[in-house]
Amino acid sequence: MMEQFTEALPKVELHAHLNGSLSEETIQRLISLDTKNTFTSAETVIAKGSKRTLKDCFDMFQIIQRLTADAESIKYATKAVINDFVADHVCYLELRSTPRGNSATGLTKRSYVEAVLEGIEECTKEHSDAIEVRFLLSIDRRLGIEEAEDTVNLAIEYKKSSKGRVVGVDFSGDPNARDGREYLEILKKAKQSGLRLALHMAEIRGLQRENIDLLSIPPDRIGHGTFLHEELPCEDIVRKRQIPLEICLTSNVKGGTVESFAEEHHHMHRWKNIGQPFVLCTDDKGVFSTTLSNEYRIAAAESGMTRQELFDLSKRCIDFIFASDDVKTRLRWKWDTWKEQHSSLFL
Ligand code: 6MZ
Repeated sequence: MMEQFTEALPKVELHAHLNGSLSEETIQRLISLDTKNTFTSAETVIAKGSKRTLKDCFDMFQIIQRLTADAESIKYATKAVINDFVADHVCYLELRSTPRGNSATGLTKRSYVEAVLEGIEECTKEHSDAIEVRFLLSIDRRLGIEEAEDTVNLAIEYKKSSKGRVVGVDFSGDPNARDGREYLEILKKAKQSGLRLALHMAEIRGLQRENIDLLSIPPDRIGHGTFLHEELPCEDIVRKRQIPLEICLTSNVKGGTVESFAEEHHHMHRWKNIGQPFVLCTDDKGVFSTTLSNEYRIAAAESGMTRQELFDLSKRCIDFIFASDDVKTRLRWKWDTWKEQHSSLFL
């Protein structure tokens, strides 16, 4: 069965927002740990088959963020999410999250970053053979340039002091909020400082002007890029520079920006048909109630990819990770060894 194959397949996850990735069990655990919180249950998952609007999703993130408002819960959430990915045979993970302070709990953006890094450190010690984890600091475009500057400065600092764990910056948040061009200079500064850039682009229609400017930086990977192919100059740049797209099938459909997974609706097919590099990702596996295995299964069902093609797709993701060439070599060896040991699955 394809389901068993995609589950067993070693995978790379490059687009996972920490707070959107918390499972229902983790949310329940955080609720039970926090005696001061005002809710006993939280609606934070979009059930199978249902759809919402992007606005509903952003409301959900704000609910979840109330549950990760101190260093202890952030560390707990980080470890829980990594454990979930290990269980789904993800061997390399780039986790992203927006550092935020909270005066009531004494949380600062710095202690937020430290808590995520501690979670990563403890968890990967436990699973050192199973997974490698890196961290991208997220800029939430809703919050304005000063917050973004703080985040980039922290990222620059932790790139040097986190033993290679902090590798880049993510630009995300509600695409309806503000003009992405406000962030151009600070994103350029991040890039010039050696940080890698994963930028959400064209998640909704009508962002042509910021898209062209953001592409001029250029980003190392593009998050979603849902409507980029509708803008000719953008498509040309993305193709010429061979910038990989992070494709999040379930997120797009449940979040209501794309009607279905089918070729006439979902942009994955178009990029695949022209040979553009892309990686399959979960985005927010908790909110969208999915797994990376499930995303591979959907991609196969919708595009007719064979097991060999799915293996090649998951191995190709290694080319686009932000970690060093040594890590890439190690991962490629892991993929090849897995294939040798599972050759019967390909017959
Ligand atoms: C844009 C998204 C997103 O950072 O608190 N985020 N930004 N588009 C999406 N598509 C659905 N999904 C998540 O995780 C939650 C934050 O990630 C971003 C939003 O800024 C959201 O508040 P962290 O760990």
